[in-house]
Amino acid sequence: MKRPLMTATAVCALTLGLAGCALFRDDTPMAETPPPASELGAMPVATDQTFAATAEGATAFVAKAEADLSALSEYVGRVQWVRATYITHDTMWLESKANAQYTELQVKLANEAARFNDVQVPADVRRKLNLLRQGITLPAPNRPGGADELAQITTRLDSTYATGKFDYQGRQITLDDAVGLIAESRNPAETKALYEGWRTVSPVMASDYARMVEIANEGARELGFADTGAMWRSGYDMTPDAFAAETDRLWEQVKPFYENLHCYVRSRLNERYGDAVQPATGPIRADLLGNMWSQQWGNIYDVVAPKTGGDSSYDLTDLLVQGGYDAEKMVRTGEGFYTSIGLDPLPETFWERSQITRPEGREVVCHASAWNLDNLEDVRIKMCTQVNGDDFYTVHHELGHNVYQRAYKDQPFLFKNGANDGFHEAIGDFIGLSALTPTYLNQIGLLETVPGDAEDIPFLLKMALDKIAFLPFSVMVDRWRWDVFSGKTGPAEYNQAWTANMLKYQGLTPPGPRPADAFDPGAKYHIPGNTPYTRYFLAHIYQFQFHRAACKQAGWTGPLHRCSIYGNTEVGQRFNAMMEMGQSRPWPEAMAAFTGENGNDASAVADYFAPLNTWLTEQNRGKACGW
Ligand code: X8Z
Ligand code: ZN
Repeated sequence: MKRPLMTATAVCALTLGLAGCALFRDDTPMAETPPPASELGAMPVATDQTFAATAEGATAFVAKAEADLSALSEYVGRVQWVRATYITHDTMWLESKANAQYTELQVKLANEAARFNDVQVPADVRRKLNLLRQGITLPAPNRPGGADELAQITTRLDSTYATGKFDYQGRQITLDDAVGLIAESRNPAETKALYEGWRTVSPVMASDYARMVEIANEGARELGFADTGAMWRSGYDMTPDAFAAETDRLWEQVKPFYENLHCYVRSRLNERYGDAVQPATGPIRADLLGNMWSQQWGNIYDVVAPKTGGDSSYDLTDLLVQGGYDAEKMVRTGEGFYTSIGLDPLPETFWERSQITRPEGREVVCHASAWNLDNLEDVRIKMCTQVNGDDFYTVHHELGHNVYQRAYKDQPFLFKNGANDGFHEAIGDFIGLSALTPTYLNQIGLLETVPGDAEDIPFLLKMALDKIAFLPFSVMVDRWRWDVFSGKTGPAEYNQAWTANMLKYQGLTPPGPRPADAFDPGAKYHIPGNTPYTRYFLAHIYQFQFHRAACKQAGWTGPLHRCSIYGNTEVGQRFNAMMEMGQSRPWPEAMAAFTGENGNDASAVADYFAPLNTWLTEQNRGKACGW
């Protein structure tokens, strides 16, 4: 993030909220309900001013809106940073108040923007007026107390997730502990206990979540949207319905490849664990995939590695450990990739102010995020970095957000954002595609020798376990949320609908029946954190479009998975030119500026993985795939 609840530097956790009592465990901070934000002006609230319904009036209105939002966003961002890195009764109280104030300002401006609906205005002013209306993640209704109640709920949800712990083998463990254990364990009784244990933190969230949906929908309808989901789908320079259809189209394009991967992985799990644990047909048991949400499966590469035709000669986690890497060295290495393509080094303040590892003795939000606190140069990451391959990728991902934020820092406030939110997520992932190549790992001294062609399939399989397995997960999360916001899925069906989506899109099933009070969606950060998720699906298409275009610019003629743009300043310059555009133009123009392509194109995913898809088809021959 962090631009509270809206556009610009928004990156990861979007809404934070306030504290509450009853729903917390004994050791969790509690707070009473604070007075309404409007009565507690920590920052001067924008003075009302009337602007003529003319082009000049609209231009002046937008300029004032940008100045007010910019000032308040810096204040709110700093309050959010303090809450996220030090969760206490007081920081939750403060954050909720600040968030409510920001939402009130956003809603007020969005309503006022409607005044210029029928006025002829310059194109950039029209774009900004639209962004004022569309750019709120959770709009509050324009009535006393609406923003406050919403803010209290969202902070409570986010903090409940961040401070969640459960009993495992006689001790209380955190999510980071559980994520590490489920990645390593090959014992189905253990993985089941970890899967189910983490999901005991979320049933308390269900009633808050339902209330939050009601309030946000009230707000969205006041702004003229069918519901909050339609509002989220309106941020892609097309109608909400067209966007939903576009994501369907893209998913259908990549689905056969996922089904191929699913089929292969299921059969290897069946060989490993036997019919009683993983049957040879039907869905895969979700806890066997090495990831708490079964969203990326690279951690079980050892279980599914090719039996013949060569294996991988290295494991990235081992290389990092053997190379004596610590968290800071991982981030410095990530920075080194960006500077190698000609981008500026991170400012000194990044190193002074970031949270790179989990601090001792206080509660923090560990889910990785990237922030720009002053909308200029005060960029930071907040992670609880561990020395492993997953976090090596995440470091590059987060730095990509910071690099983008700095590239568009000279844009007007309302254009300080990604071309769309999928672009924001794709920057670091695109760099990661080069940074994970054996060639690059060799160049930075992590890997002694670059493996030959025999390791192409093992390498691509590892990448597919993360990148292809992720696709249906990144579709199903917001399909669930869109149905919740539209009312198709009511509170009584929340969990059932989530499990049904896991089955429909991912072909997965939980390790056992879920309890009647389960609220499994709440055990995934972006649900209590209210971060829209379709952005990651788009990013998993865009990053391959960027990579294919960059490799072409670099004159690369070999297979795409072996291409690295490390050290290529010409590509860096062209990429930066796209990033500097921020959100000033419709996203297809940004896409065209760098790739020459005009839209979403899943063919780059197919190009990258083509040899693996052929190999998987061969492995699956004679098997009944699907679920
Ligand atoms: O949330 C993130 C980033 C922050 S924007 C760490 N990601 C998604 C997730 O963890 O679920 C990156 C990949 C998908
Ligand atoms: Zn991100």
